[in-house]
Amino acid sequence: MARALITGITGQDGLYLSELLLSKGYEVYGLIRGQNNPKLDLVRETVPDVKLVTGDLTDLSSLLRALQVAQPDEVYNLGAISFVAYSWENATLTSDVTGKGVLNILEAVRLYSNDDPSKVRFYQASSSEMFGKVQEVPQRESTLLWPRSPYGVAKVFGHYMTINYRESYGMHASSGILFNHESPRRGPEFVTRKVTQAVARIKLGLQDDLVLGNLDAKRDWGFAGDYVEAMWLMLQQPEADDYVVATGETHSIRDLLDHAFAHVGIEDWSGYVKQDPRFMRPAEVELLIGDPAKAHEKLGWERKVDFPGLVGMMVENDLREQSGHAGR
Ligand code: NAP
Ligand code: G4F
Repeated sequence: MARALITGITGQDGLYLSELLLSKGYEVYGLIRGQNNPKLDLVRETVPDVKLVTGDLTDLSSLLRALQVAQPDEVYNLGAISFVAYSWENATLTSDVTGKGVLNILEAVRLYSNDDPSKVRFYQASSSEMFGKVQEVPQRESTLLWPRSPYGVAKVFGHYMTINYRESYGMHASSGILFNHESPRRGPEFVTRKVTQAVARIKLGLQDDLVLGNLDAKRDWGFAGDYVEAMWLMLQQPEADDYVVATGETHSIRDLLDHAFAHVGIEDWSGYVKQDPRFMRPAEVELLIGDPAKAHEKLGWERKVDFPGLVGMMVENDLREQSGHAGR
């Protein structure tokens, strides 16, 4: 039975990846942070077969201990401070977790493996946020990185450190440059979930309006359940490498609003949406659109859920969740 250790087990991707690996017969270990993590119950309810081990990406000795307990064939490093807006206000913490945390886990894997590069395969959750002020359209593996946030800069550090461990120690270390991926499990701080939750609440009469920042930014949005398959496929390849995972389509926040409101029968959302400078960023990533050709050709990866399907799935989920609040 193959064994995997996942950091970021309480997050959106950690849950989908756990389900995927358990369905493939893996023994799955999840790294859980803090002495009383509020998301512990969610993990226990959603993926009860995952074994939990405590640790923190900022604590190298805890990572070594987790590796000794899990004895994994594959390590998926999904843990990060992942909210871009938060990273300006918490730049040092973001650098420590999202950046230096990658070095800590790579080093822990190297020490645990006793410099035997065949012992553990490693996945790093890199991000399209690294492209920032994009230097090429669409963005591919070779596009120059120009990060625009402390989060993006930290991800660039982790990305190159992963490549460096592959080149220096022959480690099977792959980096997935994933474009935005969403789901009903997405945190409500991210724009897709903020929109779908608000649309459901407006439809149910629980909320009057929705306050957002920049409506013109464009993102290449896919479904998280599809993207974790690409992570797994990367670690099944004979050679480690870097891959862009994206849909190849881009949509603005306005398109997102069109689809989400139309799903509940509201064609003109202008009366419901307000803008507030509080939600504008010091530097914006205006346009992301990825070229997933390499992932298609080498991994045989294809996305299954398209943009209208994704928005519809999220709105339906929020209508179900929020209808419990209606009439209270
Ligand atoms: P998420 O839902 O925000 O989950 C982040 C996870 O990181 C949580 O489980 C969190 O655990 C954990 N974490 C935070 N600080 C930690 C620390 N010091 N030590 C160990 N774990 C820590 O993120 P996601 O959307 O699933 O994304 C997974 C990964 O992919 C992240 O690295 C993200 O940056 C990257 N990524 C995401 C996207 C996307 O569109 N979703 C795109 C590209 C890359 P707690 O519960 O303890 O806070
Ligand atoms: O949903 P977002 O917060 O996601 P963002 O910044 O693109 O980051 C996500 O995707 C990255 C991959 O490219 C990941 F690496 C990262 O961890 C995270 O998962 O914002 C998307 C866009 C931005 O342009 C933002 O300015 O939506 C715009 N936006 C407009 N109003 C808003 C809002 N974003 C948020 N969160 N909240 C708003 O009110």
